[in-house]
Amino acid sequence: MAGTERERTEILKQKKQLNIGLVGYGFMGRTHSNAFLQAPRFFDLTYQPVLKAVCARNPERAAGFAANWGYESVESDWQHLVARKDIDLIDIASPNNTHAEIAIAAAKAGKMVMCEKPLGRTANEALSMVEAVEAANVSNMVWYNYRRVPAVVLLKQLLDENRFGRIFHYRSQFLQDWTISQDLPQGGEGLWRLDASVSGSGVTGDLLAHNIDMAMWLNGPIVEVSAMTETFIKERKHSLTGEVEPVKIDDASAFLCRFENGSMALFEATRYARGHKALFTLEINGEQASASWDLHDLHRLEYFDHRDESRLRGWKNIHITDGDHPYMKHWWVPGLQIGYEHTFIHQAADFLEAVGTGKPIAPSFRDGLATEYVTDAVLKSAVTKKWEPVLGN
Ligand code: SOE
Repeated sequence: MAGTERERTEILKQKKQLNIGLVGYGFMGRTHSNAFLQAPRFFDLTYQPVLKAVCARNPERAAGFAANWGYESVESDWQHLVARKDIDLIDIASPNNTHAEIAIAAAKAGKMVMCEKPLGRTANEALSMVEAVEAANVSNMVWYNYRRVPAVVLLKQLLDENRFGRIFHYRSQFLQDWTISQDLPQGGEGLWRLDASVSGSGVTGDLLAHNIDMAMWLNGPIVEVSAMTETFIKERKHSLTGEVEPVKIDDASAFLCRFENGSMALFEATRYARGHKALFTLEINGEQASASWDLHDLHRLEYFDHRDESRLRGWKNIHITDGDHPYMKHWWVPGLQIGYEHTFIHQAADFLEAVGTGKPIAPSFRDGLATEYVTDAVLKSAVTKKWEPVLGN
């Protein structure tokens, strides 16, 4: 065992180090930290990620987080983190209202930047972030992690191989139920997603952004939308002020849209679908084939091919665990599946591989901006009650 450890230390020494400064230690800080720790163990990467510093306002909790995940140091001011010479990459996992300022400063300091989704609270904010990373010419990526589910990547491969023919329909949902209680306050730790000044919007930016990012990756740009949103609970106590304040987020959001390829689509997200915790689904229907996927069963892809012999034609339920399935050769043996955290590990591995080889990185900040043009159009259409074009196309 000691020999193996020594060998590993030697191998690590030969790799180039990529020093990471993480901002935020909540749910996403944990998923990202885990991803950076696991990626080099399962993927052969030129760069060795080093957890150099974690930055958060509460120093005691930041120290506890650092000890648990193995960060070498702690900062309580992100500006200090960004100014540090020993940091190569700033990874933003703090609430949405902090993304733009940190990302822009990090880019100006010449750091690579990774940012949790959504990129900004609005397309304008996201645009300023794109301009900053592109002007500084620094590597950048948005954590739209569900693009890295092996079943979804397989679907992308099947689409790229043109197995579906002309695409007619796309439909996608993201259903949750965690904000139904009237007593749930808005704002503050864990609940900032309910405070529009921090989050930017409700389910449109938080959940539909995932559906839209994935849809445009699979099926191309969205050109126009017609939307409705609803805020079911109009007032909630604010955790920080203690006052009952109007709720300004959308609790539910649904839209119709048209893709550039002529297909039509239906999207829906809500936090009021009792019984559903994170039911992210998609279905795509083409002239020759259809496919569907569901996050609760993320290692399966349902696929129907009309070209199959008619006697045997039917929906295939493909268990995505074989070595020739995307990413799976890096994991266990056929039949043994992987889960949610692996989507982040894949994303970290792809980022480090791209930085090492110069391959393009996706989703880049510019890809993240494309999603924000759609979410902006959705929110606008819900107000105007008209079809709205998606800007930026
Ligand atoms: C909201 O509950 C949330 O945590 C989103 O913020 C994440 O992006 C999504 O992946 C799961 O749900």
